[in-house]
Amino acid sequence: MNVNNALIGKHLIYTYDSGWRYELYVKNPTTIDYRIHSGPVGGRWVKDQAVHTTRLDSGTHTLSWTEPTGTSVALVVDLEQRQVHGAIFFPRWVWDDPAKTVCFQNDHFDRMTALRDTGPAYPVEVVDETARISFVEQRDADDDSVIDRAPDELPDGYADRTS
Ligand code: FER
Repeated sequence: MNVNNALIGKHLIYTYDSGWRYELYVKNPTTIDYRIHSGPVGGRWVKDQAVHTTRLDSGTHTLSWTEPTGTSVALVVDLEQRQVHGAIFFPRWVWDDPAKTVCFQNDHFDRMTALRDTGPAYPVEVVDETARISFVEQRDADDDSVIDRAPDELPDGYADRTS
């Protein structure tokens, strides 16, 4: 098993060069919660997404997963350089109409998988971007209070905090 300790419990806010801002909480080695603050799927939030994580010898971490929508994401997280690289593989239907996926996904799981199965899935849109981490804190593992409400229910300036 990989030594993943530095990643577990990490709560990050990062902004891609495109301006898309994401918030990620690594709940445990196989689970994340996240919120999307801006970008085409801004407003979307998800709890208990199953992920694969590893730590590379360089000290960077990877997270990879497939959403119920069919969107797949592969992240490289460099905590020392405060940098994230994301490769996001959007099915055609998500890329053409991203608003369809903007919700608290856990309450709409069946709708998301039905949309996924209707598609079209192809051609997949690959979005390959680097992000800067503007906020990082260490939380306990398995804390459901870190990400517990929609992005628009947060206090003003929440995602602008730096640390
Ligand atoms: C990320 C890039 C994309 C991320 C999540 C996604 C939590 C998910 C996108 C989607 O489901 O549409 O950095 O981090």
